[in-house]
Amino acid sequence: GADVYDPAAPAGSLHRRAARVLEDNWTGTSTVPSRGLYPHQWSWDSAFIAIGLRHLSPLRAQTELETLLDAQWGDGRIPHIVFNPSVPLDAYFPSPDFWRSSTAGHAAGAPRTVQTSGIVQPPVHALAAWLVHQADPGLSRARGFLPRLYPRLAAWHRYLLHRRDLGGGGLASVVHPWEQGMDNSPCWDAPLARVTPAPARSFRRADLDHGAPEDRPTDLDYGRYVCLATDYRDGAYADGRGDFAVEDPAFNALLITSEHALARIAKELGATGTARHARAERLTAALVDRLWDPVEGMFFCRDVRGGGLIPERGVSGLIPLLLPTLSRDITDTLLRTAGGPHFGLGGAARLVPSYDLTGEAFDPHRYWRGPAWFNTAWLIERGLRLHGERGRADALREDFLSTAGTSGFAEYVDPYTGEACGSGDFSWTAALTLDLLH
Ligand code: 9YW
Repeated sequence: GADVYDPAAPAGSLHRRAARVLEDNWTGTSTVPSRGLYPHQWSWDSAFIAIGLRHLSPLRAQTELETLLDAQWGDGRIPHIVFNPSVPLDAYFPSPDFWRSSTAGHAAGAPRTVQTSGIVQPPVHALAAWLVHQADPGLSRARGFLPRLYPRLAAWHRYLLHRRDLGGGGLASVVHPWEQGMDNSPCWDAPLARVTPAPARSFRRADLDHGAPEDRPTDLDYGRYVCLATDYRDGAYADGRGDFAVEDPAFNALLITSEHALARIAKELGATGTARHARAERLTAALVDRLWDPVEGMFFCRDVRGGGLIPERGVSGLIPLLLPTLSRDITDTLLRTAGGPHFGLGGAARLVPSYDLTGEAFDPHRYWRGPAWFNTAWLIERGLRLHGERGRADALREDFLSTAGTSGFAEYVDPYTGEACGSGDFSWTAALTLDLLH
């Protein structure tokens, strides 16, 4: 209550409003992404939420990550959704009776006590754990926060680096568009076209009860998502068999960033961390080797099943800006691409659009096919700062904060007008606002 959320900020201020969103979306052990559309716990949402929550309550931020990790599977995977048992089954699709984690996920070590999905989301967690620790090292040490989390985070990375190296080049593959977190990005169109969609009448989309249909993925997209998830489930969530496998630049850049964070955590716990930094370095080399396109000046997704790079410019291909040891040449090229006609950073666009402004599939309102999202803007702001681009970082930060405020902490916005889309009072938008205010 009020004792936790009593920021020394004037009523009505952005800080106060953002804190209110997180307070309202807190369930007691974790935070829902939004009250209507997303009533459970989502994996990468929780990582971003913890990064903001640490400024209000380091204890809640630690709890957020602990709750998520309590649902980790025996094989190391962190599920993309942890279901809240008190929410009705039909409030979100696919629901626990679709995923059947405790039975279908038995061989992969799904927990017995909680219901989860069987796919994953981007590994932002070790980065979040490290940032949460830094917000209050005394509390963190007193609660044994890092010693408890470290082995779990290490198992998570091990899962991704071994079971998910489906391309054999050292990078992790995603096996479903939901895993990468940018559900209907045009980057998935080609690999998804090979998937036979489940008939639209065989499932009921709860998302359309809350979101405008023209802002959401289509029924055809959903049919394919359902088919891929069903096949994965029916194969007991074993890896390496499915029709869809993609190496994504953002997913892997986050894994690398988190590997660097894990090295710092290891150091805090008395180890050297050297081996982890070295591994992050090797992964960075693999990322450049497998996903960098010097002619187009950005990173692309690699279609592991179909072969080759997917020539669609998604914001995912700019996120490797986060990496500390990227060559200056690649960093400069990425900055030029971000500021050019495709993304309009600092020019035509608000924040950073999720997809190429000049692309054939561009749509300013449809989810990940053009709208600007706050989590990707936060990641790019961080990358800009890391590479000494202070002016551009400051400008993006200003844009972020004003757009977050005027849009009512929207889930995403029209990249030209800043108009709010999707749900309002969205948790990661509020959390990352708090982080940028600090
Ligand atoms: C859905 C919760 C999730 C995010 C994803 C986003 C969306 C679920 O919402 O996916 O039903 O479409 O694409 O990144 O984690 O906020």
